[in-house]
Amino acid sequence: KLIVLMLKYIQNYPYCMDRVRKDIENIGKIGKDPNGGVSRPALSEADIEARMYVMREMEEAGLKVYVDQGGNIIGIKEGEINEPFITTGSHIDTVLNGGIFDGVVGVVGGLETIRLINENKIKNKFPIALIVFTDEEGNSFTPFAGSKYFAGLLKKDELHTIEGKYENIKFGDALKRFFEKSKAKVIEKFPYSIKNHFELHVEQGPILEKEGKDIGIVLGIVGVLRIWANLEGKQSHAGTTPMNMRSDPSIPLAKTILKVREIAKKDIVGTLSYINVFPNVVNVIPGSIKLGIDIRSLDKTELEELEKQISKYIEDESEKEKVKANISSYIEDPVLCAEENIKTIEKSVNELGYSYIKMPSRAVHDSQIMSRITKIGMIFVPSKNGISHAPDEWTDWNYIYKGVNVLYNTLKIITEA
Ligand code: HGY
Ligand code: MN
Ligand code: MN
Ligand code: MN
Repeated sequence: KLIVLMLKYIQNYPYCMDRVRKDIENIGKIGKDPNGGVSRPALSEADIEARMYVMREMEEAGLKVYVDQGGNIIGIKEGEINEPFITTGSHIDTVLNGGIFDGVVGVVGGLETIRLINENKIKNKFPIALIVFTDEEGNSFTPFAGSKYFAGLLKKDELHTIEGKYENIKFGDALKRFFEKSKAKVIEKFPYSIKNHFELHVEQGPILEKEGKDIGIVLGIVGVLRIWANLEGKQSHAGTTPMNMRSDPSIPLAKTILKVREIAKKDIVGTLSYINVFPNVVNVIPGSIKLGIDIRSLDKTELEELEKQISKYIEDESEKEKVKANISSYIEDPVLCAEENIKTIEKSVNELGYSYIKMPSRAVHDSQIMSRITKIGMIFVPSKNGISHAPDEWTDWNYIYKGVNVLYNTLKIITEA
């Protein structure tokens, strides 16, 4: 019985699981917060240190490593033909006080896939590129900065002049700092065509755990609506200013918080997640408040309607309080994964004998942007208690290994010569 169990174990993990765990743990130590969690905003000192770790590992795995003007790290393994490429990858920047798995699993998983291809002497027909995208979370500059540059949606000049939110530094200057420190080989832009793109990621929600499945095959990625509003009131004394002589931006803020809660329903989630109050002291009526809203749906028209509805609501409620509202917003469209890639991943999972479901992604990912230039596919592994973007984000190692195996097998199926 013991031998059967051991055989099963070996069969399930036919490669070096220690390397994957070691890489995730090592990267997870970089940018650690004193009370738990990790803060590694893009191109910060911590992010640069993590980038250098990954670049070293990429080179050790025999990849030719380049960095483009979007700060994306690109590790290339040549194939029997020059083009098109198969690409895989994710991000290693984190939200402020995030977890160690979000993004990192896709990068380390891609790295391990390359090592396994090498060790098992797989001859890949198509060249493979492992990509680490810049600022996926947008906590430093702008969401998807790297993948948008990669896909041609953000021009170099536009990107390089974006002002930092985390540090008072322009993207271009932060990038220079990274180039100088890493001595990376800089290219302008990835010049090759891409046949398929795959991303391994933790689910970040509770579905796989609830269903008791090893793997999620992603059908499509949710769309996101972001609304930012600057509410300008009249700063004044909290004790002496009569109630009828106030322009207090906290009133439209409070109403908007509840409005967002009200419009969220079964398939829409909404959060007023950013509040910045000036001057934020207890005996002063706030002079201004900046708020940020995050709303998600699989239905684009729903997001477009909500964009209008909520913007108008903020304007109306501000006007009632003699508060001026400056509103900006954007929508990242929901996208579908390519049928062809869903099938390849399904074949890969079936060959390995893992359990799976097909499901939508309710977090956004670099693959969303990559869908503009190639066919995308995503592989999910379960998140413990569905927690992510928090210090207690966790995925059991055996699921990580299964996810990496699925990515490896998928790339093998698609490119083995
Ligand atoms: O916000 C998101 O869904 C992603 O984790 N950046
Ligand atoms: Mn994230
Ligand atoms: Mn992520
Ligand atoms: Mn006083």
